[in-house]
Amino acid sequence: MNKKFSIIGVPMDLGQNRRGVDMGPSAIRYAGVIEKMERLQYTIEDLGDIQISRPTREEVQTRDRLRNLKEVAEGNEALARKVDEIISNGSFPLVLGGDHSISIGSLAGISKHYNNLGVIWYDAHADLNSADTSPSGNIHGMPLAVSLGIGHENLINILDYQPKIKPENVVIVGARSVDDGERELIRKTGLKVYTMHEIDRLGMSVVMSEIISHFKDRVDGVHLSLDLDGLDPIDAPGVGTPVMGGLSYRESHLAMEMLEESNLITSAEFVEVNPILDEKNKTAAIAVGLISSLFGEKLK
Ligand code: 4U7
Ligand code: MN
Ligand code: MN
Ligand code: MN
Repeated sequence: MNKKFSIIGVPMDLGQNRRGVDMGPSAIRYAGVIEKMERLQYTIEDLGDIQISRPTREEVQTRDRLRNLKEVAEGNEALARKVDEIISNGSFPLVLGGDHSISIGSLAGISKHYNNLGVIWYDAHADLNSADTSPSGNIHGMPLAVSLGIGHENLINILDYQPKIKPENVVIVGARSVDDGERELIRKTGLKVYTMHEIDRLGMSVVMSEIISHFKDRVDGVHLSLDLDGLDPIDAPGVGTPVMGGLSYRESHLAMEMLEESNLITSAEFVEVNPILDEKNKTAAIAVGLISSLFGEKLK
């Protein structure tokens, strides 16, 4: 694995409607992400945060089916350029969110550098909505669809190419809240989904082994997009859209450790940490714990 890391924060909260998730990057930094990574002997640079502009009052009032479309698209464009630059400089991009709409920019910047980028979408949700299917109009429920080339043109065309990823290179892990339109898209594309039901039946160890062998020799890089709401709200309460019956802290650590051993991961993002909804920065601390395991810290 690449030993030079670049951290980039994205204080984005416009992809959904609960305040506080814009403070996610600060909370994860405060929980000690840099110190931990340095202890693991990595060279690490903190590039600070992408600037996100606020919508005007007028824009908020005239919003249509896609909440804050203009600002979300602009923020993601800036993130995409930054991530693109990080990879061009030979560094590993570690993106801290911010709501999950920022995956649109991460994947736009990353996927340019690969012919066949694999994506692990660790999440309670499928994030496969578009304006027509979304029950909320929130763009954080759409980034996976957008990256597959489905959605508003201002989102799918960031960095002027599309689609960013192919359905056969995507695996969703931890799904337990999937909307009707999303289910239909999953059926149509044949997208691989490990729901909580399957994870309970097989166990995380088998699930991760299957994912790793599915990707080995088929892709030239793997991006991990980890939404903290993939974990159970008992372990990770500081998220905007909690869903009961999720993955435990221990299962998630195992998943990260197996990914580390596989040497497949080439970029990662940790999103949806909301310190206002959190209990004593617990969710940010869990994010840091998972980041450490993903990059080689053994709990043994
Ligand atoms: B997250 C939802 F309807 N599907 O589209 C929607 F349930 O990034 C939730 O995974 C989306 O946290 C959650 O609004 C997006 C809803
Ligand atoms: Mn998500
Ligand atoms: Mn989610
Ligand atoms: Mn969420």
